[in-house]
Amino acid sequence: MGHSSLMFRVQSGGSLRGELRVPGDKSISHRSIMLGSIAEGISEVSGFLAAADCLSTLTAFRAMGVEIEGPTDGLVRIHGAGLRGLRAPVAPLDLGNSGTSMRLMSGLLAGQSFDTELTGDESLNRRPMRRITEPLRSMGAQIETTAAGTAPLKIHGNALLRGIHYDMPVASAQVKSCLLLAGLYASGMTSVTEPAPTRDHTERMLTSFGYPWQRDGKRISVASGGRLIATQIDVPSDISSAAFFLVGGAIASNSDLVLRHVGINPTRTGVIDILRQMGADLEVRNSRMMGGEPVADLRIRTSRLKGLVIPEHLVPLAIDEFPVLFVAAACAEGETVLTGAEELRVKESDRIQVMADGLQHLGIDAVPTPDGMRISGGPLRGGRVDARGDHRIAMAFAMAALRARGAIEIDDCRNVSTSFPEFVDLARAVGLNITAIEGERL
Ligand code: SPQ
Repeated sequence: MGHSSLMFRVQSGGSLRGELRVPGDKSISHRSIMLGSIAEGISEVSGFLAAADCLSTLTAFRAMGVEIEGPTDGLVRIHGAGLRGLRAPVAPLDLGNSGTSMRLMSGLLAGQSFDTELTGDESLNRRPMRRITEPLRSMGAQIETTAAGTAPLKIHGNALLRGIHYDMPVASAQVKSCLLLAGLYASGMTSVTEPAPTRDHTERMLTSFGYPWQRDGKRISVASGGRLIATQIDVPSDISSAAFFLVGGAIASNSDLVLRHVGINPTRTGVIDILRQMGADLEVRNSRMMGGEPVADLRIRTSRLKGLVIPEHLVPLAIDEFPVLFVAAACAEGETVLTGAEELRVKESDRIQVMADGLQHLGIDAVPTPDGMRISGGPLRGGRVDARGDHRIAMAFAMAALRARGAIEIDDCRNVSTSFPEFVDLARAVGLNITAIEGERL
C-alpha cells in the first residue's frame, strides 16, 4: 500500500503584501483540550487550531469518554469530565506526529485509574521519551518505553503518584507541563526548575481554570487537591506560524505585511528579538491581553538583514522558528551563528541537518555543528530540497523562494497539515507563488 506524497513548487521572487490572520496557536490549542477535559463544566474555546496535531489530542480525549463538540470555525465545546472522570480507551491512542500530545498526556495519564498505550507516526515513535518517563517514574508512575526509550508508551493505571522536585536538564515546556499535569494527581507538592524560561501556556491556562500554582524564581510548583472550573479560552494566532511570514516579508522585495492577532507571550517572542537584531523592520502594534495571553498585530516590511551571533538565552524562546530563521540568515549579509540549540536535532526531524542539507543544495554555505549552525548569507539558487516530513522545514523552504534565483521544489510536505493546513492558500493570498502537487509514492 502506498501513501500519497505532497510536494510544494514555489516560483522565485514576488512580494508579500496585505493583511493576514494565521491560524490558532498549536501549544495553546492542545492545552485547551487537555485542561478542558479534566475541568468541571463546559469550556468554550474559540480560535482553536483545527490541524492534525491538535485533532490528535482532541480525538484521544474523545476516546476517553469526553464529549467534545467541534471544531466548527475554530469553536470547540468541551464537556469536562473532572479530574477523575476520564474513562479507559478501548484501543491505543494514536497521537500521529504530535510530540506535545504524547509528552503532556503521559503526565496526565500516569495518574489515572486505567491503563493506556500511546503511539504515533514514524517520526514521533523515534523521538526521545526518557526525558519524561524518568521523572514520572520517580513520582511512582508505571510507564514503559521501547528499549530505545521511545514510544509506544505503556502507562499502567492505579499507580500512586507522589510529588517530587525535578531539576530539568533541558529547557523543555513539554517536560515541565508533563510533570505539572502529573502533579495534579500526585500526593503533596510537585515542582520543577527550568534551566531557562520556556513557554508558560500550561501555567497561564491553569490560572484561567482557577487552579493554583506557584512560581519562585526558576521553580514552578503545583499541589494536588484542587479542581479545574470550566472557562472560556480565546486562542491567539500562532507566532510560530506567523514566523514564516515575518521572514518572508523581510527577505522579499517591496513587501509590507500585517499579521493580525498574533500571540506575543514573552516566552515565545525570540523570533521577534532575533529578526530585529538582524535589522528587520518589524513593528508590534496594538498590544493587548486576551484571556490571559498577550496578543498584538505585527507589521513586517522588506528589510536588509545582517548576520547575527544569536544570544543563547533566546534559543528556547524561538526554538520552533529556527528552520525559517536559517532562511533569514541565508539572505542576510555576513555570518549568522547559532549555538546551544542541540534540541533541534530531536524535533519532527533533525532540524539542523535537514536545513543544512537543503540550504547547501541551494548554494548557501551552511555548516551544521552539534548544537547549531553557521550560515554565511549569499545568493540562493533554485532547486529541489527535501522537507523530510517536517512541517516547519517545508514552510521555511517555501519562503526561501522569495529570494531564490529559480523555483524551489520541496518534497514531503504532507505534514504541513499538522500545524498549518491553510498555509498554501494564505501564502498565495499575500503573494507567494506556491502550488501544492499531489503525488503517489510506494
Ligand atoms: O508537538 P511537537 O511535535 O513537539 O511540536 C513542536 C513544533 O515545532 O511544532 C516541536 F517540534 O513544538 C513544541 C516545542 O518545540 C511544542 C511545545 C509545547 O507546546 O509545549 C514545546 C516545545 O518543545 P520542547 O521539547 O522544547 O518542550
